[in-house]
Amino acid sequence: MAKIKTKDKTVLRSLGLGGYFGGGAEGMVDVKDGRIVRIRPMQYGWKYDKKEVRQWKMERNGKTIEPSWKSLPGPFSLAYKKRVYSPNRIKYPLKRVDWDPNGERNPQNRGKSKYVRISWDEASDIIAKEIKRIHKQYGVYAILMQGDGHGECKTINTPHGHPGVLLDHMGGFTLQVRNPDSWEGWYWGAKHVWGQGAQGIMYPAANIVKDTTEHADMVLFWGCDPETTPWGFTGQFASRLCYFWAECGIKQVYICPDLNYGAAVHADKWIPVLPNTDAALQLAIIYVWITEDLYNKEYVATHAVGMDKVEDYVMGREDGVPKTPAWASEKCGVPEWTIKALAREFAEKTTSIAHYFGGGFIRGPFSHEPARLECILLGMQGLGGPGVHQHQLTYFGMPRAEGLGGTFFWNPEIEERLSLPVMSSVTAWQQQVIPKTLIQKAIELREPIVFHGTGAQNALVKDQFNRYDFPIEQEKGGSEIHMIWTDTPCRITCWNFGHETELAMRNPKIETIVAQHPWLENDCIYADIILPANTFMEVDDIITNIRQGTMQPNIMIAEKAIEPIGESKSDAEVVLEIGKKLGYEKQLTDNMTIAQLQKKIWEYMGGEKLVSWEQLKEKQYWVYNTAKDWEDDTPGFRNFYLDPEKNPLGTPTGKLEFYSESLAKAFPDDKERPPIPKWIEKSHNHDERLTSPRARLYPLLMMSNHGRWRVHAQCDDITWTREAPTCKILGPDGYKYEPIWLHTSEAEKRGIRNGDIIKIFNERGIVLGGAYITERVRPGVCYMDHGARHDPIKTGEIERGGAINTITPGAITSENCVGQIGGGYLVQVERVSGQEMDKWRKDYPEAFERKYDPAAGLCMDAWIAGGDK
Ligand SMILES: Nc1nc2c(c(=O)[nH]1)N[C@H]1C(S)=C(S)[C@@H](COP(=O)(O)OP(=O)(O)OC[C@H]3O[C@@H](n4cnc5c(=O)[nH]c(N)nc54)[C@H](O)[C@@H]3O)O[C@H]1N2
Ligand SMILES: Nc1nc2c(c(=O)[nH]1)N[C@H]1C(S)=C(S)[C@@H](COP(=O)(O)OP(=O)(O)OC[C@H]3O[C@@H](n4cnc5c(=O)[nH]c(N)nc54)[C@H](O)[C@@H]3O)O[C@H]1N2
Ligand SMILES: [Mo]
Repeated sequence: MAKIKTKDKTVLRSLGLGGYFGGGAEGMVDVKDGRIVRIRPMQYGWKYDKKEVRQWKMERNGKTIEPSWKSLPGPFSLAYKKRVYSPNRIKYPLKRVDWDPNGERNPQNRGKSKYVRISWDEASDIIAKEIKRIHKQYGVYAILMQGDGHGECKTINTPHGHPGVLLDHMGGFTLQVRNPDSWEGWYWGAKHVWGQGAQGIMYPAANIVKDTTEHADMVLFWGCDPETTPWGFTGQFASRLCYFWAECGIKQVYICPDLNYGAAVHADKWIPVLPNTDAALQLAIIYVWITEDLYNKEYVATHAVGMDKVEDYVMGREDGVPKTPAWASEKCGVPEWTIKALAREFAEKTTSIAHYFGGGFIRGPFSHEPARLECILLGMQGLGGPGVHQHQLTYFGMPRAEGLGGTFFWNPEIEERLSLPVMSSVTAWQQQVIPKTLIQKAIELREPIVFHGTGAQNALVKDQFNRYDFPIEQEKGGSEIHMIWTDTPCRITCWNFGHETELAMRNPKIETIVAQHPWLENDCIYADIILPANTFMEVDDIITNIRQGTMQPNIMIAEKAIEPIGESKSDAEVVLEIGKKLGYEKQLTDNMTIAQLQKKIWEYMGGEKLVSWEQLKEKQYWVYNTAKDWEDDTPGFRNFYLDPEKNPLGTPTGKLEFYSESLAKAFPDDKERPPIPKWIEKSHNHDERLTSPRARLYPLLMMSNHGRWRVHAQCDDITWTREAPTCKILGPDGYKYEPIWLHTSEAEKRGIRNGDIIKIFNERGIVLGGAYITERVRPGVCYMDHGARHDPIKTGEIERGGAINTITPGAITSENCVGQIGGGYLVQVERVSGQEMDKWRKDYPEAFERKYDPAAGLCMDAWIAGGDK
């Protein structure tokens, strides 16, 4: 293809990696001679005068905070050109060498055999024929579409869901429904206590940042790292806010197993709790409040139901075990006196709780229990009153912008009218669905699957009481899965029990796997056909940086920065190539150009009332004014706090339901999620406590946070960040291992030294990593970030790249909750001896021969037969 010589230019991008919504991490991209030379924070004043834009202000004790006039993207955002030009980019369509659609398919070699280059024409031909064949042979639901997840901020070319648009036109597909991942506990637990909020977090959350700033004396950062996870989506404003809160005298207490990056710089006190034992700590706080008369009884009497039952349980009247600080201390590892001091200070001071989304305790086994207990704690201290809120720190609760009424975010109506897969799990809903946590089981299908609630992130609470079956009845077209089309090929490294997923993808029932992705990584290596998608630098788009957590909501026209790399195409164009072969070109394009789509999106957002399309085009962006009356928005649950009768919550009783009658009725035998939240020691699903006999073999509790240097599976190949010692550890064999944090005492016990190659293991397999020995993590814990790039030594058993999710529990959150587990399970850690490594080298030579660049990791050619030519 002839390259058009591009002019040097500066274009705008939203650099957060949450998906199509942007906000907070905007950047300016400088392009010279058709290449990206640098990415820098966005200067909002590039084409507007600061005086033209109305800004908010918050005050406390004579100190003031205002939004900054430039964006605050995280480090990987500024280094993203390294991801765009990664040696790991897929440059052309590929076919697995030993997969022949007209002959042997060799499913047993997925993850092992290499690929050959084919043309776009051949690739799209094969796929079109396979779709037709599968449809004819088994029906439309035999194709599973995996098209959800985070990714680059794009609206028209959203990172996910395009294959679903085509398949929907062709009669449907099996929809992988994304479980609530970020908010499992809130979704399956808190939602039953306060009854509202799509994801189960406290909602509405209007103006709570201002209210906490003005009224709170203390904020508990409970499973929260404001110096890390805001980077992924909303930039670094949360960091500034925490510094400001310290200046105004707001005490900051961190409750987390590690002295995370936020704790390291902001904590007045660090309470190192053992992973997934928060429920014990919370119950003991309630115990102290009851016995020392330290809670708001009047509020509880008028605003909540079920306190009597909670009290019976906490005091031991129900089960003979009082949930005293001594009882809790043994489970959660926090000394009794610290629990008492925390309980007393929490009651005495006006206290809010901050999360970014909730951390490990909201993604562990039975995570609905600590989530519900948090609602009870806040309820007992007058939730909704001045300075008493639950925060998803600066993700929600920031000042309202003017003219930003109906947001583009999760607006199914808009998505439908545009036929864009903006949020694929909302558009193109299907008759046959399967939660993402159950994919392996759905593939193997040893027995029909029954589940309650799809877990769809915007579903109402009542969905949790609906029964679903997989597959659906044959008369309705129900079918097993025989083909997979994924544009989100990171299930192994981001979801439950990756090793099991690897093996499921080798099931001969799965005749064809198609992956479309910009980078050859993770699940891609199990695909039969791989299609090269391009990045947001290579397309024209429009970005709506309007998410509530944004400091300076804005809209930007994202002009293409560079030409597509190799033969890559946008995700929409990839699907169009196949659609053309099937006669669906018109349906896929709506006969609209990208320029027309940009304008249409702007119109749908009511943009014309704010600024003309011509001005937007000319200046490339528009910064919203803060609404004149933003301070009038009542903070959080304030109306409910003031008058619960007039402002009931969305629960059946309209009150905070400490006891849930609905759960009691619907699931009378559920011991994992009883009607009041409890400490669940173990169940048939999970036996992951240090008190378990299993802990003799696996005596450490696993914690896996969100990568500081990645957003999940994204950015593991960025050379600049990979130099940081907390990003990768260079092993003696020249391979860069994912760090495993261990307390000095745990390392000593095992004869492990800093930088050693070590292995984490349990019954589900082995993951290698590099030892990072530190007192920033408490004893009893093994910590590795999730999302490192999958690099199998032995598929289904031994992982070298550090994809820790290969060994997370396969079981869902609890019997009636199809959530996922990220941490809080048992493992052991040992040094990998030279002998063991030599044996692996001998037994699995191909795993050690893959082309590897220590700076960026595995290269695309590692998987090309004969190398990239
Ligand atoms: N152990 C553990 N596991 C966890 C968690 C945890 O705390 N601990 N957290 C969970 C949570 S909250 C989440 S949200 C999930 C992560 O959830 P995911 O959304 O699955 O993760 P990402 O890696 O951000 O993005 C998905 C994929 O999209 C790709 N992608 C990005 N842009 C594009 C594009 O334009 N086109 C295409 N085709 N692909 C693109 C990325 O490369 C990546 O492979 O992980 C969960 N897993
Ligand atoms: N840099 C970066 N930013 C991201 C992401 C990313 O991958 N990288 N992912 C994005 C996404 S999809 C999401 S959902 C959010 C997630 O945002 P969070 O849910 O806030 O992130 P986590 O890293 O899971 O957890 C935060 C902190 O919880 C603590 N923690 C871990 N386990 C436990 C426990 O059992 N108990 C207690 N009390 N504390 C615990 C750890 O100190 C950890 O640092 O971040 C978003 N932003
Ligand atoms: Mo998430």
